[in-house]
Amino acid sequence: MKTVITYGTFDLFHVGHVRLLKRARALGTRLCVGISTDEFNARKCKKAVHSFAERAEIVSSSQFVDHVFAEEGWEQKRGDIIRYSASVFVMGDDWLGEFDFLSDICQVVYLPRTEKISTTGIRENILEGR
Ligand code: C2G
Repeated sequence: MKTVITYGTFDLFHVGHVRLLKRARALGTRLCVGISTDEFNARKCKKAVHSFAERAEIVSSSQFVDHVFAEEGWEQKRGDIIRYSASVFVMGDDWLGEFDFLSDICQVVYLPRTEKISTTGIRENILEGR
């Protein structure tokens, strides 16, 4: 089994998230996803529309996701990679370079973000009635 691991808020689940998860899953045989808790989001200065429980339920419903768990802080990734025996760590390339420090214990892969879609953009469109 080749485990891939990734993390995110995954609020207002959209095709950019789907394509990230799909490509991440294709790099192994199991994908584990850390979902940012509401408390951690507050520390990321993010306020999600959907609660942690709802975001975890939505992401775990994806055909590309095998397991979801709570991401409660920045410092848990190394322990998670060891706990899940992950050999690949994946993030979108808006994080390029930010997690290279993990490359001593797993392959670190940054995937191109999906253009023209973001949770922030969706919220702005709704607020502006578009
Ligand atoms: N993403 C993407 N294309 C988009 C939007 C997002 O590929 N158009 C990717 C991001 O690069 C990230 C994942 O989808 O890898 C989840 O995005 P967010 O929910 O915005 O996650 P973020 O707030 O960046 O939290 O410790 C890491 C953090 O938890 C990441």
